Amino acid sequence: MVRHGQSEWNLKNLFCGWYDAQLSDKGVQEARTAGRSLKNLAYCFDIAYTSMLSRAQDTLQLILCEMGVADLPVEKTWRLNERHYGGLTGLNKVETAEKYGEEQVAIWRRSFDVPPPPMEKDHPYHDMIVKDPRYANEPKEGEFPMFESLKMTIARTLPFWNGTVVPRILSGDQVLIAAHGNSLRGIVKHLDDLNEEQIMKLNLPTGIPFVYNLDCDMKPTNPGSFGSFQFLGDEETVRKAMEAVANQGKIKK
Ligand code: DG2
Repeated sequence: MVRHGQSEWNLKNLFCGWYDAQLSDKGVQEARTAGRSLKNLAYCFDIAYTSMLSRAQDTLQLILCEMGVADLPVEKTWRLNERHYGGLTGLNKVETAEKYGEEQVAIWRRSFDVPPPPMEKDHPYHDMIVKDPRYANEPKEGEFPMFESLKMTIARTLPFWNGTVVPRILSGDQVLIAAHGNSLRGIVKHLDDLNEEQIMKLNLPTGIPFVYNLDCDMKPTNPGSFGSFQFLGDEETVRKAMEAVANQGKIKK
């Protein structure tokens, strides 16, 4: 699995959610480096999954190109989209902390079941997202979120994981998933059976792939330093990148 490379909105430190931000130059480099690591370590995939958002799709394509397998089958689904950041979409994370307090921003970003405020109809990005042709068929009307907590994100991601990805893994396929900080945190919570407190502390860095080896009961078999998955990156770089993500909602002293 890999969180997409840095996006233009990660760079500007804006809540992004379902806004279709593009990769920044650094994000493109991160994706290429991720592809090279996977190639050098001789990873071979049978299928790849990604979200409906460009930053994840472009990351995946850059990885596959670097690996020399640009024609690998790819399935795209809204169920792997980033969690919908509702009314916070487009706001700067530090300015939001200055206005509402760091604690409130930490709750919005990392609590399990406290959702952000909804995206109202007059929100500057409402129509752009709701009327986007990529969502013409799915999600169905009653499923289209206007905000999501991590709990709500997991509730729409897991049916795809269980119904589509798990059968492929159990049939022996090697699977690559390029998605988002919070849709992937949901899968990690599920696979590692993390409780609400543990998952709050997990911040996934952009563009650094992490690997799960799963047994036939879909239980992880490889204990690593941050959980039972292993990052393809040196420990210090990964630690600093995770810390930087955690600090995005803190007021700079
Ligand atoms: C980020 C995650 O999503 O933000 O929506 O702002 O993974 O698509 O860049 P991503 C966003 P945090 O939950 O880390 O604030």
